[in-house]
Amino acid sequence: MLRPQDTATRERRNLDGLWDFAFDPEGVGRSEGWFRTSLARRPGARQMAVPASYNDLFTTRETHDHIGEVWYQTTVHIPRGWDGRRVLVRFESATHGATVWVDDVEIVSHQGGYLPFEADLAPYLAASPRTTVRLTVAVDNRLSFQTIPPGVIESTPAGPRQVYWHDFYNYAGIHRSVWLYSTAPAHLTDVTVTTGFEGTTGQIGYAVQSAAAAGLTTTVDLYDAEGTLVTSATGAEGSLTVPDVHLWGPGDGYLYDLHVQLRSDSGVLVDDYHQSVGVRTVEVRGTQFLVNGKPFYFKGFGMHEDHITIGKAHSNADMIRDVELLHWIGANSFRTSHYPYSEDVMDYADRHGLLVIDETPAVGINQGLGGGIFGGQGYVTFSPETTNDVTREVHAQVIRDLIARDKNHPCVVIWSIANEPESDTQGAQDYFRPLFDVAREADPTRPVGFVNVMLAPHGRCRVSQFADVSMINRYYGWYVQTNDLANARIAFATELDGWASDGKPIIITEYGADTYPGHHQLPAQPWSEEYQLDYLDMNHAVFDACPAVVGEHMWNFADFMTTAGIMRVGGNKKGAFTRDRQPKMAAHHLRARWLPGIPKEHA
Ligand code: GCB
Repeated sequence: MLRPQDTATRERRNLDGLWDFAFDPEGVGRSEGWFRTSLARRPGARQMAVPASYNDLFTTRETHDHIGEVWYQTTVHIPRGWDGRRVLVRFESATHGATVWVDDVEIVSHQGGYLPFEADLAPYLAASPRTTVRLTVAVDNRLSFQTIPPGVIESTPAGPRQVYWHDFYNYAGIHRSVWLYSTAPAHLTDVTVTTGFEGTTGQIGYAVQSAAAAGLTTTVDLYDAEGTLVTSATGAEGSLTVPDVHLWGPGDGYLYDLHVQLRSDSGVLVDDYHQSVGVRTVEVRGTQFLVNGKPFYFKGFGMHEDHITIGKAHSNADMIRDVELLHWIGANSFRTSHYPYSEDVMDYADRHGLLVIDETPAVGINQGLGGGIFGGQGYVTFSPETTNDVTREVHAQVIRDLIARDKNHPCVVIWSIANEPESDTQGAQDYFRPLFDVAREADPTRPVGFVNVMLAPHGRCRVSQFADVSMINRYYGWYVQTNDLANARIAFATELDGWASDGKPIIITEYGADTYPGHHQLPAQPWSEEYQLDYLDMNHAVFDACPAVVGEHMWNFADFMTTAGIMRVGGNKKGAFTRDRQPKMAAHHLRARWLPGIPKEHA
């Protein structure tokens, strides 16, 4: 699925703005047919920002913690010049499920909160020509054992309660842009690029797919970043040679522009699309992670799409601030914990030479987690009634969809198929083994891994055998050996020796300590800024002593919102930055370690 773009043959209209909006606490919107009439005239209707999470915009507990569907509606004008063309509506994300109606007709339903979906309105417009339509969307925040991520609705004496096993607030709504766009009936449907190089010569393999394009010819032109034509080719598949290639690499987001065109015999341009390409290689060799043949050390964070007021919505301004802070602190990479991020973020990471561990939304497939944090105990992780074969099929599709969306981004260097699932049981082994195959089949060019939880340490984990890279989250000195960094250090170093013996590169994908900004204590105690520094120093000493460690992603980039609970003070406070993106002492500390370069000899 190609992202909407303005080109010589394609046109798009952004539908973001204020939409009419209504909560549906009784769950009656469908049976009462709310899509059939003006939502604005319903009692209690309001306006809603698109994109935004709706949760933090109002002031009541009911609106913040609403469970079920909410309704969005807007009026869409179809440009007259689009007659006879495909007319698509595309949602970059609606969390977690969405059903879309055009006037009275349902046109698409989609489950999964962090990946795009679209529908073609042309058949409807052909049957019932009009220039203005009513677009209505029901967005559902409910999670079940058959959604990714999973959750369950429990009934309590006071009403339903949504339980889930991940440590971030279940923000919901239309979180990214909505587009109306148009292409010719004959159109490009997909482009895949793969890259390599030898010496100073780059190689770009390309494969183009199109629909209704019989008799049309595919051509590609490759331009460098200055807009100079490098080379051209004809045919839907092929390989391009790039003399004096400018490689894409850490800190150097150099992008070529592959201009893909569909032309008729007489040379008329029918469809065209611009695909940016970064020429680079990634490879796991022994315990090294190589980018363009050179050992790479990941410095950065697990992050969240989480901002004050807008929740999980994408905003370009917030993205720029976050990436500026990554540059300021000397980070070269991040993980899209714990779901696919906005495509704008991926584009921006490409341009900024930031390396990305790209993660699916499979977080919380673990009933062993979070006794005091999440509540909702008493389930078995893998069983016919909980995470089961249906869930695995949903999970497989999410992996395919993520790879289909992000495969051409040079920034993506590893696929993470899950965060901290149960991984020390036969059930886990059976569940995950085929999912690694799914990822490798969808993309044979990148390493595949998952993020291991502390409850399944080295020697007990039965899933890490399938991964190319060991990615582990560890909280020695925080959740265990709390306030005892001397013993934490010994325990962590001992476990790391085990992982190193597997002969794979190790990335510490999480290590962190909650820190209330401005809370100071000497001697250092948990929750103080001083303890966060001591905790980081202890961890860094352990990493530096283990040559197989090829990266450190501190948890978290910034404080973020979670469900309320006795372990969280206005959310998770493990950020190096506060939620409003100002540095804690830890940020300065990390900057001193990261800015001069790779902290130790890993080569
Ligand atoms: C983890 C999870 C992350 C949590 C973090 C914590 O292991 O992967 O989602 O936020 O721990 O702070 O407890």
